[in-house]
Amino acid sequence: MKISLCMSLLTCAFFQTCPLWASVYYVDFGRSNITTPGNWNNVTSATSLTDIVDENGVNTAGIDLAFGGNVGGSNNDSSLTYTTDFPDTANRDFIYTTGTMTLTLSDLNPSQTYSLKLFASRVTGDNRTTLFTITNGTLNASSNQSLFVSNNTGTTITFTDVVPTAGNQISLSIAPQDAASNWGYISALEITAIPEPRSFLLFIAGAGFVLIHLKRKRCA
Ligand SMILES: [Ca+2]
Ligand SMILES: [Ca+2]
Repeated sequence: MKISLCMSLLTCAFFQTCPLWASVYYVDFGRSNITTPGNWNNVTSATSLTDIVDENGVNTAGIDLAFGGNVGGSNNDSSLTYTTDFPDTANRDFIYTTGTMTLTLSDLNPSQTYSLKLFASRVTGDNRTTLFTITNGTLNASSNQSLFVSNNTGTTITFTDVVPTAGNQISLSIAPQDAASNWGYISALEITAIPEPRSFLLFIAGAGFVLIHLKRKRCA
């Protein structure tokens, strides 16, 4: 058996049970008539999704997503030109709150850390600054960040290295920054699951061992 084929089989077998490289999930919040096609997860009238798919359409990680608290509804804009990495159908619609709504991700992998990249935008002349806070799960940096949502065309915020709780959850609250802003928004979310470094090193060590073994057999 050729070495390349052996390595391919090894890699395939390993990926079935232990994903090594980051998995990325995309979520579009907004209206049911402006959903994002492909491997996007669309949150419209429903307030929860089960087993969301990653960018390759795979849902075996089984991550669930649910809104709680003051979920105001969905709306959309059409007059801005956006510069994010997300499709227009994700950028221009949103779910809003006039109080505090909480987005909870469940069934996360406790051996991984998560990065959450958020975008929100609303066409308005008012102050609609939104405060995002990690309320469940831990991270080394500040647990909250503000986003100036009014007419936002490309500014995003990112929480990096968020560790799920013992119950395998991360929660994010979304609320108006203060009494002057009155409204809070979320338009799109990118979730990146990053395996612990030890898994990667174990894989490299295992692959190296197999390669050396096959080379020796080939030369024998
Ligand atoms: Ca949408
Ligand atoms: Ca959206």
